[in-house]
Amino acid sequence: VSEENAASVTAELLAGGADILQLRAKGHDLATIRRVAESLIPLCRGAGVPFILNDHPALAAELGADGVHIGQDDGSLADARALFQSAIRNPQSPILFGRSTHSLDQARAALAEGFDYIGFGPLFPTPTKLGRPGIGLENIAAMEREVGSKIPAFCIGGIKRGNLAEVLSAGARRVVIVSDLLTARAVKAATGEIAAAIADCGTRI
Ligand code: TZP
Ligand code: MG
Repeated sequence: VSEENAASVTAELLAGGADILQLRAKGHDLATIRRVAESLIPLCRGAGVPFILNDHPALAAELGADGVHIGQDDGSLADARALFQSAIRNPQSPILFGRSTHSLDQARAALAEGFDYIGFGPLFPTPTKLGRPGIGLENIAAMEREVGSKIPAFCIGGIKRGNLAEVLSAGARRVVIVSDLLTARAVKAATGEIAAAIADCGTRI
């Protein structure tokens, strides 16, 4: 999604029922990320949807983001918190700290460290995260039992409308979907389809 389209695509995601949004502007400079974030935050606020910034705790603080997401190689939760605190405008505002995890052990470790939520994957190899093998579906149920019952856990990586049923049957309760939504011909309708499948699965559990 180009910078020009970011707001309109976000509006469609929100209209379709996306209930959390992360800006993951890999490879873009901070000025661009700030500009795009400033255009998306009011849309998220309007929809009552948390806005999470990937990778930049200090910028997340300056922007008043609802959360910041860091990877395995991005340091400890304490480091991210310190960076966030050093830049915060309103010390009262609560913030979510999320961690990418690529195994059951990493998911357990993120919970133990005190993260507010995790990503778990990539389930399938995906061009959106080149170079990372898929971890498959077999640990989802254990991860949900041990970690997802305590903090929100988002399965991610290669999830599409076409394999969502399989992912939900394996025990996933929350999913992140990037390319299948951002390349959909009708983003709002595609998001609605996914939201409905998850809601339907929830009522069957
Ligand atoms: N982390 C693990 S997989 C992934 C990230 C950021 C990319 C997910 O994108 P897609 O296009 O839904 O596979
Ligand atoms: Mg990162």
